[in-house]
Amino acid sequence: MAKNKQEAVFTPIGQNHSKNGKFEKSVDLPPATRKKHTTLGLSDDDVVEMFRLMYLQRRFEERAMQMYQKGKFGGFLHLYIGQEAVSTGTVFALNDDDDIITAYRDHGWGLVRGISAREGMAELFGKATGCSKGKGGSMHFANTEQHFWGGYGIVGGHIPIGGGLAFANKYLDNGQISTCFFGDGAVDQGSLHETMNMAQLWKLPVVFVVENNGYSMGTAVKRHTVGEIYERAKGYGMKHACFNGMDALTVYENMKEIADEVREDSEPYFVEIRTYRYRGHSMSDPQKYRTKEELEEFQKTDPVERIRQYLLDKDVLEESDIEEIENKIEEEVLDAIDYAEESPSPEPEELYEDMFAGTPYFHDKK
Ligand SMILES: Cc1ncc(C[n+]2csc(CCOP(=O)(O)OP(=O)(O)O)c2C)c(N)n1
Repeated sequence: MAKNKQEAVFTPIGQNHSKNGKFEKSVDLPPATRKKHTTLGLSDDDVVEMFRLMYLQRRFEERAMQMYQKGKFGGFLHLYIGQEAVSTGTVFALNDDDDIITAYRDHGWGLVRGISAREGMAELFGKATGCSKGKGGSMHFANTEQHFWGGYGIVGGHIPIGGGLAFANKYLDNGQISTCFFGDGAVDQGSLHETMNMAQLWKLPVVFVVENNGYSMGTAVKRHTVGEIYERAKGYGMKHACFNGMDALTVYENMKEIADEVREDSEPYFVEIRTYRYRGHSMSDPQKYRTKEELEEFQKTDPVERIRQYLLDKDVLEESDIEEIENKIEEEVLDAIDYAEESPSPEPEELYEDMFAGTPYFHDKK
């Protein structure tokens, strides 16, 4: 009895999604739907821009990975590659002044919400010209002027801030909503549940979004949490949804409807978007916990490829137009690397600046 129990708990990592020797995916993708997007206000130019931004996120991170491997910067580097449809579909679905807050897998979010490739690369390099003045690095991209509030390293730590942004919007009655993104690894954190409780109680205009990418570090989602994630909302009487996150137009149409409803009713929503991360958790991950077949299976639904194919199929662009866009982005990213290399580091006396809102607390205390 005790022996069986132990075996059940300590199934070796790497075999966690292989039942009876059979291949089982770590996350099941709901079908992609794109029926309604034309009626929801996206023009062909918008879809071209979505493609451009998705390709930018992809190339930026591929180059960032190379720079990391060359030792141009240190610390952690968590890549968003594979998940770009989530950031892109969402940003297009929201109003420009709606708030977005996320965890540490944040480069894609920043790039699609107005951080330039130059500011992003300089931040990775720890340079004063970076989006967080070189003092945040990979996990702390932010662009508060465009309502992108970062970039947080503590799993679930930023979720109460997402609730607070929604509280401020409701209090100010400004018609803005807040969207709070986190990984499947955060779904059992107390901070999420405390915030969901208050949000439902106070009818806050917030969308809580789990980006379920199949893994929390090296642990498959089916091994670390019980039941369907989106059903967590039921305990709070909260509206909820679950949809495919490998197709930007599916993300767009779902997030648009949800955002409109949250804005209209001032009531929270809980969303599970199913997606997949292609790279390791961070750069030092040997990825022994998953099979090559699983990765290849998800790469068949690659979000950048899908939107590129959509534009070709609909005769919005020709191959040569796509190539031109891709070449321009490549140049933009290479230019960003030069810019980051040439930029100055922050001055030592700037170390304690930008730590607190409002009054310079630290200096007053001397
Ligand atoms: C409170 C806390 N516990 C543990 C960690 C260490 N940690 C960093 S990332 C991570 C996994 C989180 O996975 P998930 O939320 O699914 O996000 P993903 O990496 O898939 O984007 C853990 C446990 C942390 N940063 N914060």
